[in-house]
Amino acid sequence: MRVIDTHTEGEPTRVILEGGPDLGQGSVAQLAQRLAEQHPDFYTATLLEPRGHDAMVGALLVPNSRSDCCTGVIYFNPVGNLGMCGHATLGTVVALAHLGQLQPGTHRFETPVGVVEVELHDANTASVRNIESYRYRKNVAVEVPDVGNVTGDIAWGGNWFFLVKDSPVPLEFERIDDLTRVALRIKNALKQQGITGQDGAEVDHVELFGPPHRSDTDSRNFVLCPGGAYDRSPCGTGCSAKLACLAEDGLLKPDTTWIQESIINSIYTLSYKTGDKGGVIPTITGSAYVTAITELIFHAKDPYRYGITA
Ligand code: PYC
Repeated sequence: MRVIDTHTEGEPTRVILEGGPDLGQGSVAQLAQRLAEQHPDFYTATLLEPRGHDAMVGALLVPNSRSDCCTGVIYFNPVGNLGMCGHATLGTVVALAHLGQLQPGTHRFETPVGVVEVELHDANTASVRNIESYRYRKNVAVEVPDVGNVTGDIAWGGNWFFLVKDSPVPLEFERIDDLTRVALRIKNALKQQGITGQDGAEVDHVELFGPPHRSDTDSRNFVLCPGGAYDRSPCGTGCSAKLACLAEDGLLKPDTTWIQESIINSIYTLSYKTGDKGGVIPTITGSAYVTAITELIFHAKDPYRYGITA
């Protein structure tokens, strides 16, 4: 399998260029469902140790079914598919530019949750116009064992997020283990108490906010991803969910800049336009860098061919 690795504001992406599973024909949403049903080991084999690590996100390039797109892409993490992924979209466009397959300008990717538009500004900087994002429920209270009562908003940015305005743990890099533990408890409590996104969808990302550390940003966040790793970047789909909440609360006007800082001090520059269905169309700008071009080898006798999972 030929892959190219990048990081976007610190968060890694592995783009599968060749050798991925043949998923046949159909929309990217259908191909993503087929990937989950027919290739359950693909996720751990490509992303986890000994070939990767649990913070990695994958981008499987697949044929697009829509003629206005240049490629289809299925984003995934070690535990399954993502609907959309902001940092991986930025990583993918920078990777394809590095390989000479895309030039600066505007490109469209078909994802399982809709078409996203990417503007490549230069070799390392791009903006993603995400799918329409919206807040589903405001001020939802959840009783979290060993943490207490936590209140947050549930919003969609291409994945489902529970957004907590005032993090119960200070957003310090040194507190990442505590932040991870608390965010995981919140996620588990949401599930146990039947608190979901629209149509019963699991809220599988938790986003904790606090005051910025840098003088040039508006807010700092910590984002827990579904596999239990934290997002090193400010999380593109999480920022989209945040913009939907800010817009609905009247705290940010369309076309106004919001700068979101991550737990490792990296940033996304964000803005939005009003969507057709009452939500927002977010734009996320950030930088990505290529870190490796690799061939992954899966030896038939390798006991960790499918990754280290136990
Ligand atoms: O950037 O949207 C994102 C993302 C989702 C999970 C990890 N990164």
